[in-house]
Amino acid sequence: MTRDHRLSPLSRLYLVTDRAFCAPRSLEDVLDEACAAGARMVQLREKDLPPRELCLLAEAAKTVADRHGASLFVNDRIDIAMAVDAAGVHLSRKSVPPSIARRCLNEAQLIGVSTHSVEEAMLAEQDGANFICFGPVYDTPSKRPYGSPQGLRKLREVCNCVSVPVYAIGGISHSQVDECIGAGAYGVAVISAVIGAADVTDAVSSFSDTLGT
Ligand code: TZP
Repeated sequence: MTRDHRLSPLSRLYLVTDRAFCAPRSLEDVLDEACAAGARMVQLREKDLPPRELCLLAEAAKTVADRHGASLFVNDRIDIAMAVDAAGVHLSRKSVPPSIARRCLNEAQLIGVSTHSVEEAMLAEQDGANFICFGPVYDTPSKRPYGSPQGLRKLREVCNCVSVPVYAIGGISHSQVDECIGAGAYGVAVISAVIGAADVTDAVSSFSDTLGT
């Protein structure tokens, strides 16, 4: 696993947002609770929002993250990540390629990339990803859009093929953390297990206890 000063905004729990999971609570409120409970790395992923609303939400999320010393990543929108001085951007296979996104970002800002195969993971690393997510490892509550579960064997293969930190994503609850870390993952990325939890504080604590953060 690569380790240098550029990786300091990373935490073993990568909290990804989907405000549909916490309605009628506001996302800002849920993020505040999650970060107060120890979440240190958040990706704002609200793909349905128009740019203006997304930007305002990113501003709010950055304020919350700063209050708790957490790092904020913005999904896909490099411009918004730059505008709010985020810790970095999180790209998908449809986004601007990492090497081109890198031209817009400062040295300290990191690029995360979502990947779904060994090939994508290796390409993302070659193209300058600082970390990747790989999944879905398990069935997710909203399985369909993310494809069929890849399983632990594929996760292990990906972890063996790249040297950047790998986050396992997709259907992960705290009881699956050990096997994902055992397969070589640096950490886990979760949406529903925290954002949709009845007790967000408790959910973050369970992950932290297992991840040892
Ligand atoms: N990419 C692969 S699976 C997934 C994403 C964004 C969704 C993860 O959500 P959950 O609720 O943690 O299964």
